[in-house]
Amino acid sequence: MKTIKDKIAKLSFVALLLAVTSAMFYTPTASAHGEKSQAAFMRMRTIHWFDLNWSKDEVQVNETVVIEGKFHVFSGWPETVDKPEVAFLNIGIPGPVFIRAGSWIGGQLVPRSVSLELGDTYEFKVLLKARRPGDWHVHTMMNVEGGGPIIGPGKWVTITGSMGDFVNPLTTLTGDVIDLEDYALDNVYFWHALWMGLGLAWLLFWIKRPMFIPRHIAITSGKADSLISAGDKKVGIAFAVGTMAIVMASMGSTNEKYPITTPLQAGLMRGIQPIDMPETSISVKVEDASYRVPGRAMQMTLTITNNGDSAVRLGEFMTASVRFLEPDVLEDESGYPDDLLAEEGLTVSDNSPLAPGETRTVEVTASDAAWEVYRLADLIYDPDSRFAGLLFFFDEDGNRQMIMVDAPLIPTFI
Ligand SMILES: [Cu+2]
Repeated sequence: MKTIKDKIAKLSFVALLLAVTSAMFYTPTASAHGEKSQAAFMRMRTIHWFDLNWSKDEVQVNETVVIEGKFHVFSGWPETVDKPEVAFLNIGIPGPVFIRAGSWIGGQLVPRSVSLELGDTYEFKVLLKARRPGDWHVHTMMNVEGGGPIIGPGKWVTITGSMGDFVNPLTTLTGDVIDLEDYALDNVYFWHALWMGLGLAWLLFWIKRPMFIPRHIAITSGKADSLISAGDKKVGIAFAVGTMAIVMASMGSTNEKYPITTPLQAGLMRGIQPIDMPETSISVKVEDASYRVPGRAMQMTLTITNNGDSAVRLGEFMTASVRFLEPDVLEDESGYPDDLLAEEGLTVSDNSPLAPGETRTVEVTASDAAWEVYRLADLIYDPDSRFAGLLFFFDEDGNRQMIMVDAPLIPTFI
């Protein structure tokens, strides 16, 4: 009986080990990293990222990638997300697989948080330097204080080479050239080890002799004084004086070695320049908008008026980073992420050129697997069934006009 029990115990132990090890080696590949699980209406009604461009999608360690583009801060910002009065232009990667060598909004370097205005459109650029080999899904993103992360589209970028080759050189204002990758690291190790060692030495000095019961007896029988000898007191003083001496001497020598130091630079940057968006000559009215549940598409009835002086056609509808293109009008050449690009996703009931002065009501369908994959269909679970997005119109010469649309989005059921 006992042997059977032992066997079962052994086998279940082996099974547990197998389960643990297989779990350790199981690394599912995710193609989106957080944004899918965020509320759909929030992704559609906060920041619209567009005109994105990635300079490369394969780099060597130490090489750089530039991500450029624009973002529009939607004026119908949801009330549950604080207004982007304190926002930070970040990059969504799994740790510093790249380092951010620079980031700019409106041509200004933005190492700190910035103030953004609702309704404005900004130009941004991020310079990344490759550090860790692998395939990385790189997102642009905006952190909004009191709101959370607002994640832009992500694109796969491959880094090749060896992380050991990574360097991060910097010339300080005192003229030293340092490598930030390991600068001052030896010093940190040394001082932590020294103080840890001193602490251990103090413990060791006392631990050498019996610790608890004999000392307890001595104290309860009124002989506490016999536990600390004159020699012990001297050692105690030596530790106390030695500690102060080391602190003072090393503080002095550090000030001597680094005579010029400044405090941490911090503080909100206001006055970030938005883009002067050209006046638009097209007006669009969303008569109604709906989406089928379950389904992979949304429909809009739009009344479009062309007040300009050249005929225009609708080329793109963009919402929550998903781009629905009308293939007769627009073809993407920026290498936009496949899973977010619906190359033939936009159908317009009548997309013949809309002449100047003309008004037309059309049925527009934006349809793609992305609607479901990126869980925009999950708007059905949201407490605010409204959408927002960008429409892009093009005239014969390829001039583009961007129009914001924003309306309730009503579900239809079978
Ligand atoms: Cu991702």
